[in-house]
Amino acid sequence: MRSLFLVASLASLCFTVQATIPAWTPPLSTRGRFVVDANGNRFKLKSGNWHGASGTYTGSGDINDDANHHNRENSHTMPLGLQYVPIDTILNAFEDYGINSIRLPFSNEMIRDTSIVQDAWVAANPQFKGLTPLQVYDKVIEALTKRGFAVILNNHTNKSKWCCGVMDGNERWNESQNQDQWINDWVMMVQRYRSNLRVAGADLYNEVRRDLLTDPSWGGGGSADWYAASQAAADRIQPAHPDILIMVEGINWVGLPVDGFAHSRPTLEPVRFLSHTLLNSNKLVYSAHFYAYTGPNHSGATGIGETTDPRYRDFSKSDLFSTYSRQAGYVAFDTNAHYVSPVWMSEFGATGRGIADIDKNWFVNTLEYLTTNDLDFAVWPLVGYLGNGAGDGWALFNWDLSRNARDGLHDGGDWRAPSWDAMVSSGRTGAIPNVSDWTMLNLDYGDFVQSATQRSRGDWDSGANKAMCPDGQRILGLSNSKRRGLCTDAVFGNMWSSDKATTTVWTEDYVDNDWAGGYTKYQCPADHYLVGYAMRGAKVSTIQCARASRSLGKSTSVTVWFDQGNNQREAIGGDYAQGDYHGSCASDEYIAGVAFTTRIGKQGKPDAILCRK
Ligand SMILES: *[C@@H]1O[C@H](CO)[C@@H](O)[C@H](O)[C@H]1NC(C)=O
Ligand SMILES: *[C@@H]1O[C@H](CO)[C@@H](O)[C@H](O)[C@H]1NC(C)=O
Ligand SMILES: *[C@@H]1O[C@H](CO)[C@@H](O)[C@H](O)[C@H]1NC(C)=O
Ligand SMILES: *[C@@H]1O[C@H](CO)[C@@H](O)[C@H](O)[C@H]1NC(C)=O
Ligand SMILES: CC(=O)N[C@H]1CO[C@H](CO)[C@@H](O)[C@@H]1O
Repeated sequence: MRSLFLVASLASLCFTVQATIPAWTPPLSTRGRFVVDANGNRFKLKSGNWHGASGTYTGSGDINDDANHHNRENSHTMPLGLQYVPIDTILNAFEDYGINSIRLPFSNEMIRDTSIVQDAWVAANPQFKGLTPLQVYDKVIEALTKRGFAVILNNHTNKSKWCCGVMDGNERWNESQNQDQWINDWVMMVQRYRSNLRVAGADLYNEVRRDLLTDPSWGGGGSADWYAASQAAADRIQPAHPDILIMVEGINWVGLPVDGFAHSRPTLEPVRFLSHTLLNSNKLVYSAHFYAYTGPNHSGATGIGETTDPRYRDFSKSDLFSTYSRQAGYVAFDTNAHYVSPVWMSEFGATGRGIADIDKNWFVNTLEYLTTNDLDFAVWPLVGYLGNGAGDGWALFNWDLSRNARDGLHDGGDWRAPSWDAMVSSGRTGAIPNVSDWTMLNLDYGDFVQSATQRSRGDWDSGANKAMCPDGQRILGLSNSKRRGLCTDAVFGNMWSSDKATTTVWTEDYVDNDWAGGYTKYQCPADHYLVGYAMRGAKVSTIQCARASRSLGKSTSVTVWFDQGNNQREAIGGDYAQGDYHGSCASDEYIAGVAFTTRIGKQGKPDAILCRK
């Protein structure tokens, strides 16, 4: 038995000469700008997009005719390639490319498709015969995660069609159905894979963009508000699957792409002033897409929709770098800001053959940007077809249908290989130290109780709008008029008592000295600190205080006024209340009270906080 086993394992070794994925332990979460595994070790998302399950049909003519699919690559609504290449051959190549995670797009049509795939469509993978496209998707996930890949589910399209035009019916999460259905579908999808923790991410929606009439917004309110919709989805997904990463992509396009009209690619720019706060806050990853032919104000179109704005490929290297940093990179770079999160450039790509120098330069520079800044990434796409060496060549893994052979990144003649190989072999590895968490509170949409504990307990101030930090964090700053707040666990870590006791304060009963003369002072009881607030209109209604697991200092006691201007005891937190006065304590302090007044001309807004340590 023993020697037989040895022979067998040696034999299998001979077929697995490619690099394997370094061991990691799920689930994944975030530490500041880094994704880490369960042991706190860096898990850089070195990903590729394995497209196909979102559809490749270009929308007209016979769907079964390959000619009517993007680049003649008919995926039959499964990850591309299964028709011609055994899945292990594909996964071996992914490992060879240094990839450890897969962005796996799907369409809703695919999820609901009950027809059985034709045998010919999975000819190279007969084990998939007799399955529906969703069952094939399941099997592909099983094969990927068995090998150690992390999988990020990506809601790419509704209809199984090549993405992303104007008026393709896929522009927004709520095209052709309401937001609730979109969220329900997500809850269903994450529950489907919950037992497999290597299914590590839910990428909520692909390239949110303008449809014919309506621009999506980031915080603009109403049913086209992508910030609010993605926050609402995360709030429902996390209770169903607390371990999964939530990927939120910036807005991909707003405005009319006509010279003289406002138009832009906001990407992650609005995150600077409005970021997501998840119940389990170490699960948020932001993403954005960049291609050579698009630009910060260029739709990427030629002819109709083409403007005189520069495309990314037109920028000098230094301008390209500063543009990327302004549109996306800063989210990862700005430590101690409310928005700091990993940034995953989840689509970019170019053909590896016959290409203009300007596009080549863009690609090489983009990879250099990702490499030097150690950002997470997902190239588009991983798999594609060639015929006699010809084809679009964008994929890293090209399968030449005429020769029935691989012709990809490492098979010679692909100019992208040096940049790619340098990128995948770079980046920080090993243990990532704990960092402080920073998040923001807003009452822009009504209640924003981001404490899972408090949510399970229900209302503490019926009829008021309530905000509360995620469990383990405390409030460190407040704004004057916009009802915004800043939360952190800086310096103290989680200091909530084990019974998670809170006290709601609506009187001056606990005031221990007159730290804001003439003002109403709501103060926490001794050894309690501010974690939440409730407002009625602009007026402070109650404050929510958490009991500390230890006694809290009061040797330093400072009143910070922010009714006349910003007042920060330390320059931290970022701008969580754009255009509004805000005040905050130093990172080694806690807020012991909030002062306001309803005298003439004042509306009971928070005007001062009591900082103690
Ligand atoms: C989706 O949002 C748009 C833009 O606000 C709105 O006009 C439309 O009615 C919404 N769709 C559905 C089905 O709710
Ligand atoms: C994906 O987005 C589409 C809108 O195009 C929506 O119909 C669907 O509910 C979403 N599905 C999931 C699982 O998120
Ligand atoms: C270009 O985009 C930026 C935001 O990235 C915006 O401020 C500016 O107004 C846009 N320019 C035009 C011509 O629309
Ligand atoms: C890091 O943070 C985790 C979670 O908050 C905590 O359990 C752990 O003790 C911290 N480790 C160190 C070294 O501070
Ligand atoms: C599965 C799904 O969400 N399908 C929707 C896609 O969009 C069409 C309209 O374009 C709807 O009718 C479908 O219900």
